[in-house]
Amino acid sequence: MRGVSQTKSAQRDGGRQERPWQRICVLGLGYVGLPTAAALAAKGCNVIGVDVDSNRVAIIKQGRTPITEPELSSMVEDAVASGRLQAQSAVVAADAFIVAVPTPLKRDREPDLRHLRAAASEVAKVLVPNNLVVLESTSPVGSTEAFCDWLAAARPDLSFPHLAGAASDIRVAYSPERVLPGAIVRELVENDRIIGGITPECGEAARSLFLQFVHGECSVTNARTAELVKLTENAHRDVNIAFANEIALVCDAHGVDPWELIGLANRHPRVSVLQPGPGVGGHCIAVDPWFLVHSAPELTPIIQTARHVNDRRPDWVVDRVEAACRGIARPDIACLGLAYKADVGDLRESPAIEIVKKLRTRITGRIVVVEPHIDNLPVELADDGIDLVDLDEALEGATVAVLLTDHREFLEIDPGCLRGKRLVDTRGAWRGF
Ligand code: SAJ
Repeated sequence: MRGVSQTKSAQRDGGRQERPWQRICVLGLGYVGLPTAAALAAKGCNVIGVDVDSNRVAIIKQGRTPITEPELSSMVEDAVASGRLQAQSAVVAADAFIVAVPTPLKRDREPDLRHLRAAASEVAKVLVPNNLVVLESTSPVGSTEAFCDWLAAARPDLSFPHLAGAASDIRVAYSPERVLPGAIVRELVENDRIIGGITPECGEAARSLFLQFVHGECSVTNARTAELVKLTENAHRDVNIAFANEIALVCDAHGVDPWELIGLANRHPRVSVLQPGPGVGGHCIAVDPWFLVHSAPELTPIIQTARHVNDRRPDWVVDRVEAACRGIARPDIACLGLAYKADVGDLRESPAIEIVKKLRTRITGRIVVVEPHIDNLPVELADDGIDLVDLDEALEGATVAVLLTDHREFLEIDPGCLRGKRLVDTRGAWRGF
C-alpha cells in the first residue's frame, strides 16, 4: 500500500501540471454524480452528465435539480447556463469518465453490480488511449478489477492496467464518495479523499482529476484498499449506532434516560457514543455493511449483529406507541417526520416509513404524518389511508405524538402544544416536556 500526503497547495499545483482534464463524462446524475459534475463544471471543465432516467436528464437540462440539497440548485443552474454541464442519456468520448451509478443489494443481500456492468459496456464503446476511468460507487472489494476485466473484454484493441501495469493505454482507479446528505456540496470540496489506483500511475492520474475541485487531502493507495476503506467507514458508523441503540434498551430496562446517560458518558476523554434513534435509514449505512458481510460471512459477526440490532429498532418504536395508546379507544396519532434523518427530504430506507406502516396494521385510530420536506406521501402509505398534514393540524387533534425525525421544525415546537398528549420521542428532542 502507498500513502501520499502533501501540503494542499502543493497537491493542487502538482495536479494541474500533471494532466489537464478538459472534457469529463459523469455517468449517473444522482446524489454524488450531479454535484460532482456541477463542481467540475464550476472549475471550467466541459462536463457531459449522463443518466438512464430521461426525466432526470430533462430536469437538469432546464438548469434545475431533481435533488433537494443545500447550494446544489444554484450550482447546477450556473453550470447549465454556462454551457459547461450538458445532461444527456448517451455516453460520449471524453478525457476522463467518472462512474457514480447505484450499487444496491439484491433480495438476498448480494451486491447488485448490474449498473456498474452497464456503465462499463457504455464506456468501453468510446474509450481511446490515455483515457482515465474512475469508479465512485460504493462497491464490494475487487469491483474495480472486475470493471477492468469488463472493459478489457469489450476492447481487446486497448491495454488495461490490471494486465499491462504502468504502460497501459487506459488508467482505472477507485475513489469513494464520502459526502453527507444535507451537506453534500460543502463536503464534496472540503473532505479528504481516498484514491485507489489499479497501478500507482492510475492513482496519480485520478488524484490530478479530483484536485481540480477538492480542497481536502487526496491520499493515494491501491484500488482494493480504497474499496475497503469506504465499506469500513459506513460499517463503523452502523456498529456504533447499534451500540447506542443497545444501550438505550438497557436504559429503558433500568428506567434511565439514554440521552442524559450518553451525554455524561461522552464527557470521558476516550468515549464517544452516538445517538439512539428509531433505526438506521438512508441508502448507505443500512446497505453497505452487507457488502462486507457478503464477502466474508464467517469473519463479520459484529457487523451482522449491528445490522440486526438496528433493523429491530422500528419494532421497538411500534411497541412503545402501542403502549402509549393503551386505554384510548380510537387514538389520534401524529407521526412527526418521515425522512431518514433531520432536515433532508430523503425517504430511502427510512425506518419512519416502516414504523408508520406497522402502526397502521396494529392500531385502530387515525394516523397522520407531518413531513415538511415532501409534497406527497409515498404511495405505500397513501394507499393505507394515512394523511399528510401540516404540523398545526396534526397536533391539534392528536392524543399521541410520535417524533420520528428530528427536523428543525419539530425541535422548535412550543412545549405547550404538546401538553396533555402522550409522547413517544425516538430522538431525545422532547426530554423534559
Ligand atoms: N443515526 C442514528 N444515530 C446517530 C447517527 C445517525 O440513529 O448517532 C441514523 C440517522 O438517523 C440515519 C442513519 O443513522 O437514519 C444514517 O445517517 P448518517 O447521518 O449517519 O449517515 P448518511 O447515511 O446520511 O451518510 C453516511 C455518511 N457516512 C459516515 O458518516 C461514515 C457519509 O459520510 C457517506 O458519504 C454516506 O453515508 C454514503 O453515501 O456512503
